[in-house]
Amino acid sequence: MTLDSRSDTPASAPPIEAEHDALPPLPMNAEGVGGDTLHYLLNYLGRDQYAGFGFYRYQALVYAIRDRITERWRQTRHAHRRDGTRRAYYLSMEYLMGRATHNAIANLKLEDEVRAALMKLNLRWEELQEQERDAGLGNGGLGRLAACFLDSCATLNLPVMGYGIRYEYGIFRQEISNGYQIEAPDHWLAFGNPWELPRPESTRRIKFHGRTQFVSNGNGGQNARWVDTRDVLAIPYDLPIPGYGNDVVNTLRLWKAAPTEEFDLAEFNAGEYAEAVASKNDAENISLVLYPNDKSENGKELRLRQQYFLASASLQDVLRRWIDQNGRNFSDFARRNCFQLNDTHPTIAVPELMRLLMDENGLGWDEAWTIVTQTMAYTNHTLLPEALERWPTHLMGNLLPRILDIIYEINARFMRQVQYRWPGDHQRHARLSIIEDGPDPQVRMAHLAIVGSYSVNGVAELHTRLLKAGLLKDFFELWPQKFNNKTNGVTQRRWLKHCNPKLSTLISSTIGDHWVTHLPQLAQLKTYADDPGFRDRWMAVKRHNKERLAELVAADCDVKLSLDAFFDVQVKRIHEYKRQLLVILHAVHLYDRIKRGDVDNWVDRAVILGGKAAPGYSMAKKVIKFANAVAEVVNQDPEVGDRLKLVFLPDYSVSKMETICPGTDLSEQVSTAGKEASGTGNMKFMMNGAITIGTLDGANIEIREEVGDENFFLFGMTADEVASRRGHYNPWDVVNGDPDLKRVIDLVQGGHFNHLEPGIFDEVIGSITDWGDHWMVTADFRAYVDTQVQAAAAFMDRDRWARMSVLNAASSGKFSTDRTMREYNDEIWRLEPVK
Ligand code: 26Q
Repeated sequence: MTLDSRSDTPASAPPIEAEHDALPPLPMNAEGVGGDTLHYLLNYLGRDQYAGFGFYRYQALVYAIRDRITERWRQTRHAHRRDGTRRAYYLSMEYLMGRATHNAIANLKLEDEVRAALMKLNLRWEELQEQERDAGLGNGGLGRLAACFLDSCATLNLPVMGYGIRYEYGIFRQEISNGYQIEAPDHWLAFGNPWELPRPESTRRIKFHGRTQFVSNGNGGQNARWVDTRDVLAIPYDLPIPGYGNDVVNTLRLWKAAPTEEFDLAEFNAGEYAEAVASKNDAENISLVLYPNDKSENGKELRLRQQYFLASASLQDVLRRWIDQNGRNFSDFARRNCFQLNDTHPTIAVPELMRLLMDENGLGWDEAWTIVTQTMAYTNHTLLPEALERWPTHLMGNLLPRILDIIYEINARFMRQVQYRWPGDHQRHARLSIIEDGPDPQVRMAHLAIVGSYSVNGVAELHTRLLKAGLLKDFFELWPQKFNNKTNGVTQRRWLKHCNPKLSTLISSTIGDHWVTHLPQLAQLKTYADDPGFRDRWMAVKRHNKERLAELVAADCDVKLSLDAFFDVQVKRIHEYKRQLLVILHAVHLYDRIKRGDVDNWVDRAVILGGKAAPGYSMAKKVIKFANAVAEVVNQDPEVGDRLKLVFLPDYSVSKMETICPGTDLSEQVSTAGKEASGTGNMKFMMNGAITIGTLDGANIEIREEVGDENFFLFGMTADEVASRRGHYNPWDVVNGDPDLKRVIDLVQGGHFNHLEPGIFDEVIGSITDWGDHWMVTADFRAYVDTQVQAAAAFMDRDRWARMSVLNAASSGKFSTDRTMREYNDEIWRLEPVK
């Protein structure tokens, strides 16, 4: 059986599946779950309760739950096939899933039963849960957004399938040594992943290298063939994505790379046995490791291999199912399928779909292009021009020669359109071209994505507005109808119900539990903001959650936080535009105030920072060292005591955020205005009753609109002010004009936090002074400090703070991915919810 003729979707269900549908469903009670867990532990895994290795007990429970999921998974698949329904495919290089088990149990509404079952077996759920490694297959916001989207699509009955890469190593683990970040490999699959189901029967073949050959098709035309390729296999591993309480289970299909059989033969017969075995790595390397979001990693060939691997495997998978069910008739394809590109990372899918339709299925250019431009939709996640993806044509021509041919042809036809619209405007032509000319010509992936898509969206209102007015202005003028906004969200199932059970119980006992699937219902809490009894209960829950967060900090940082302190938190990837420096310099300012005795009306504060720096981003790594150095001095100083603590929480992750956001009082969202596309951490904090201190950037603007100005600590320049002031002030004038800032800079420059390592912070301070303060830290410092004074005063007024906290959670209804997904569906995908 050859791969290409292999079919894995028979038109009618084989009898065995039909029989299974007739089987009685598995019992959804403690006896059933407990019995099955024991069965898997004893019989399948061959262990018992006394096995020293807790992973077995966790594994056994997962199998018991998974059985109940797979029943529903099969039924969902059958429903999709029966209805021949239109489907959307989410293509993403990243899925930051975190842990799956609690989510699966909660979405099956089996929490009480599982607890009871485990109790009988003398097992504790909390301990089992700690056995699960986070699936950290993403860098940050973009990857977590993909995970939240899948949860909401399943919950809304939307037939959406995710495609990604099954990286052996997820985002690196961050260790802190002498204050410096050390990266360690995240071998999350070391003990296996009981949630994944390999589907080797659906293996796809991916081409690399080789050349294009043109052969005449007998009708006077030519057909292109991509020949002499070195192929790699893509093996799918499926993860179930259960909807909340609706018996729907969607699929996330992750591809693993493997060498082909021919590859084995050719190489082995050459006689170099050991070399042949070793060179299998070339194929396997493709799915080995997630790339960190890192400028120094730009242009790495392995990354382009990964991107093409994902795009080609996923499109072949969709086309194979299509052909199995419809034959090679593609007239209805665009009506029944669409692809959402998560940033430009999977954009190579545009020329790849052209290739598959033309070269492998005999369609003509126009027919194929119509299908592509009616099925592809592109989401942009960045406003930083330097972050736009480009690939050198020489690299692409070597790795994907046929794909580069097609890109050139797409561009040639596109440029004819541009020439027609703006005859003779050569500068504009050069700006719009998919190929950036020069000594080392580049393929601009965002341009390819826009030209190939029927929809282009930003992820918050300001972001979309700035895209239209700036970064993508020429394209907006050409195709205004393609542009739309889809403000991000987060799933309240994970980011409120699961991570904050005490608050969830309080909310549900007050307004019912409809909010779990209809987040705007939280607005009913607004009337309780003035109810003293309710506020007391609300603040008691917050205190409990601060205790949990303090335990995490004690375990990870060995620093004891006072629960009465103001928990002031910034966790996210470390980047200059996110301005962690502002938060650290503020801590230095507070320290300086304590040391000079300026402590009237003092509010004790615990500043908690966390986040990973890209391994090659040296300034970001210096910022981590700076935070740790300041923390070291502040936390040791008896004169400071509980007035101020500063900690850097190592190895920030999805699971850690589940403890962090419920215990936070103040959410730091302080990016330079106009730079953060949306932010989603801001939404998680708000939902859990934290109040934001932030700039008018990304989704902060919409958060403030929802909660009202009086319940949001706004500071800093606007995006317009940033654009007009940048480069027009001397940072030293700002420093010298502000005695507080001057003292802070002097303290740092004087080496107060780095006696043993002189000079190490010169670059950090230089970046905001001598070198022009690109991210405008000095320019916003005064406003930030003054706003922090107001925040602290509000915190001291317990009633006022409780009221603001309730109102923040109550106003977070807009920021559910359920709303976001409805908007994608209503305006881009147009799928029918499945019955
Ligand atoms: C690029 C080249 C080579 C290797 C990696 C990358 C790479 C990887 C990941 C580039 C970017 C990313 C991730 C970007 C990201 O997370 N963006 C964030 O997306 C969120 C969801 O829309 C927004 O809320 C954030 O504002 C945005 O920063």
